[in-house]
Amino acid sequence: MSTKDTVLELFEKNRGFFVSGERIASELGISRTAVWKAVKKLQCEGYEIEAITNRGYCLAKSSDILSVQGIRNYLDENAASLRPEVFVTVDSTNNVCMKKAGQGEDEGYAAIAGAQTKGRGRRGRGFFSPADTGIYMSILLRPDAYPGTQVLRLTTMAAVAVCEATEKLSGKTAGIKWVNDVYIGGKKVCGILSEASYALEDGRLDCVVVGIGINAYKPKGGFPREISARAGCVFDHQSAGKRNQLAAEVLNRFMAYYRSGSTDDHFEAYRQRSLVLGKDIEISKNDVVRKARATGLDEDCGLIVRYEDGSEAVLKSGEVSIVGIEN
Ligand code: BT5
Repeated sequence: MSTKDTVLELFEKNRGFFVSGERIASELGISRTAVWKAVKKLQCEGYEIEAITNRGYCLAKSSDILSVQGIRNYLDENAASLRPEVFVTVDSTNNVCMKKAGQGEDEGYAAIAGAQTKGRGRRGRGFFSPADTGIYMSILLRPDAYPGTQVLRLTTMAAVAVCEATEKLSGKTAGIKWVNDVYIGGKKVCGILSEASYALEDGRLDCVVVGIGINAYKPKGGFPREISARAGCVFDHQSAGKRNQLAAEVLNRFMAYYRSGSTDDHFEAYRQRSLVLGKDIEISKNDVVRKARATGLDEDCGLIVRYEDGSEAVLKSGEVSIVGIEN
């Protein structure tokens, strides 16, 4: 870890309190000049650090910048072994993870960004990822236990994890629109994109990247017109360290489900949070839209539907919208 990062770690642990330069220097075994240089670098990166003669330095309680140290503060035993890396801006955190995977990175690497220039959704759609108000993160997994279609389960585990984490921190009820969208108060606050890579020789699953995009706060200029009726955010107001905490809670919940395998717990949590079960829906596939009723979930969280002609099918992918609401 660089000096700047160790200094930040110490500030995160003492957020809102002054720590003297002398104490920082002696705890970290560095000179006071090195402390001062690290503080300057952090301030350049946007951290609000107050410096007062005879009192020392204080990381403002209100600062809400994503950082590895801030996230680590909230990781529990399920996620402690993850290796998060935080970026100010990337093209797409899924791309970062896929690239790392190609370079041999092990399971557990997580790319987390404050903004994306090419955030993507499914089927080439974009995911609006402006600076300072969202969390865009991807987890690299190399699962033996989740071959083939069961990758769908990883998406559904992530959706449940996001619901649990956002509810814990915002107090608002969250639901899941099959298969990958999390809604709060009728608005989409999160989208999930899982991508897999398979070995060409034998078709073996090489890795899965689970990408999660969350609108923590309302973007500064609002949402673009195309999505403004549909998109929402988790919190009404910015507050200190909330994005770090939310990112960590999502990772904690997701890793708990991932580690314990696809259990009844995960399935039941997904079922209970489903916004589509029992509803009339429209299914879009290959530019054809069909009306149906969502009647259940199979063991992989595939959606069981009954079409108007009475025939039944299980959807493992595809697009559904609930009839009568903007979604
Ligand atoms: C998704 O696709 O919602 C998956 C989004 C996954 C984003 C994460 S961020 C980290 C990682 N890195 C990436 O590059 N991607 C992942 P889909 O269900 O296809 O929905 C896309 C549609 O959602 C768009 O066509 C818009 O209508 C809408 N949309 C775009 N940005 C949005 C936003 N910020 N909030 C709510 N809705 C949005």
